[in-house]
Amino acid sequence: MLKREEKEHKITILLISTNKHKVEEINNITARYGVIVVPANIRKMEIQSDNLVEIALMAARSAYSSLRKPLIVEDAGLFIKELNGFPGPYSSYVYRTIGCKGILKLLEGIKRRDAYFKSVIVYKDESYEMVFEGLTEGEIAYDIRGSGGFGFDPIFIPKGYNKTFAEMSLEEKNRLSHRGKAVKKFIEWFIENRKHAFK
Ligand code: ITT
Repeated sequence: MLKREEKEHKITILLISTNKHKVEEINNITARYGVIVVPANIRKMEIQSDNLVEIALMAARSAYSSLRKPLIVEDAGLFIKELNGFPGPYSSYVYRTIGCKGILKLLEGIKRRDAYFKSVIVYKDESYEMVFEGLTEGEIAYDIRGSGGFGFDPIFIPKGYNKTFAEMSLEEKNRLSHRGKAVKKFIEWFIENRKHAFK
């Protein structure tokens, strides 16, 4: 447990993202530890790769070389087993082009609907480059349900539940989600190993 005065001393870390939902989800966890992520006003470098870790690492290195301040990059994707992991690292493009409806169409008549969300966080400062991962298994719904969250949330049902992420509160999604898991790993490491450097 953190002491009150520790909570009040806020540490700021840059987040290389334009996705405001991510900022909200990440802060909902890190703020409890006295750490706030603030979107950086910089273009995120997105290399083309099948590997989320590689994509996030390259983006973090590129942003760090111009900003020279402690930062994180978070990259996530939805991997559908029947589609051999598609859209995976291409989730952003696929969401913008065919969206949730398009995914449901691709899975029309298909019973095997297991999928997982994966999140990769890269933290970088002058001494450390660290990678944290989170994964949540589930399945693709038969229709679009709920208005919360973002992206593919309305079609993803986490294992053991019958609601989509979009039918959950931000707190409930965070308790189960790929991002929530990766953020918890990151913040616990940060508090243990790096917090002292920010005093
Ligand atoms: P930044 O790269 O600027 O951080 P982005 O929205 O492009 O934002 P990602 O590349 O990490 O983020 O995510 C790719 C897509 O995957 C994203 O656009 C969503 O459609 C989907 N996605 C990621 N995380 C998700 C989540 O928690 N719930 C639903 N969809 C998600």
